[in-house]
Amino acid sequence: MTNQLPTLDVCFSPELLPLYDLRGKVAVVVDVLRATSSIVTALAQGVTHLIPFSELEACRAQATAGYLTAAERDGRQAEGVDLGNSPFGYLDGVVPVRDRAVAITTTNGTRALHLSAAADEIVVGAFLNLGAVADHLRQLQKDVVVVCAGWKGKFCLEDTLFGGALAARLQADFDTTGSDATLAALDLWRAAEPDLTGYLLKSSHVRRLNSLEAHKDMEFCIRQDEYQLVPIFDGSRIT
Ligand code: 3SL
Repeated sequence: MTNQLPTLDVCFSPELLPLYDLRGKVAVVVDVLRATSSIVTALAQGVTHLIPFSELEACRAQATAGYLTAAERDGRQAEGVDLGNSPFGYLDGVVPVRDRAVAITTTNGTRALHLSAAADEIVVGAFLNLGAVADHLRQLQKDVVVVCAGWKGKFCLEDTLFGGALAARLQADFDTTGSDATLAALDLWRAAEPDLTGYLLKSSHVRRLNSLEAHKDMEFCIRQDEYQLVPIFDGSRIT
């Protein structure tokens, strides 16, 4: 009798999610640049929990309930909120974040979290917590779908690279051969890994961030295993 391994699949864009059945599976939602990297950083800096919103107004309204508000649209901090979407917003001490709760909305990342609601568990993934997420998935032994947040429905390199990096870490414990998307993500990761910074410089989102002078965010967001935490979105809060 053969022991069947759980599968690891990669969904390149939230627009493709209707083609995936997330029931009974773990969704690892990733928006390397920058939503999930910022969420991981926020929790590592002592934020108690985050509530992700799809709509800007709903997020802003949480200020009256004592939440810090974090909002990004088209790469820029939205008007009338405490924080943008840079992980350094949680690190630089300008806005004290320890023991605060954060209401957050971003163009793609928070939307991808809500669109993954059918999964048994929704994990927030980033390069910053890659190893911790891999360990967690090894323990769960359930089928996994990496949900790439992409950019406005389109494929993006950095989230796909995370899918490849996660698949590479889990190759001994998961079936990473059954889906062309996972095979492509693995190949992309192997091609890019020797010079990840150089590779990502050509990506559309890094060019977009460059134009907003946020290049240091990219350097930070591609650091691997900076934090040992596995944020879970329970449909309401990320803790
Ligand atoms: O789209 C998103 O969710 C954001 O992460 C985009 S940005 O990196 O803040 O521009």
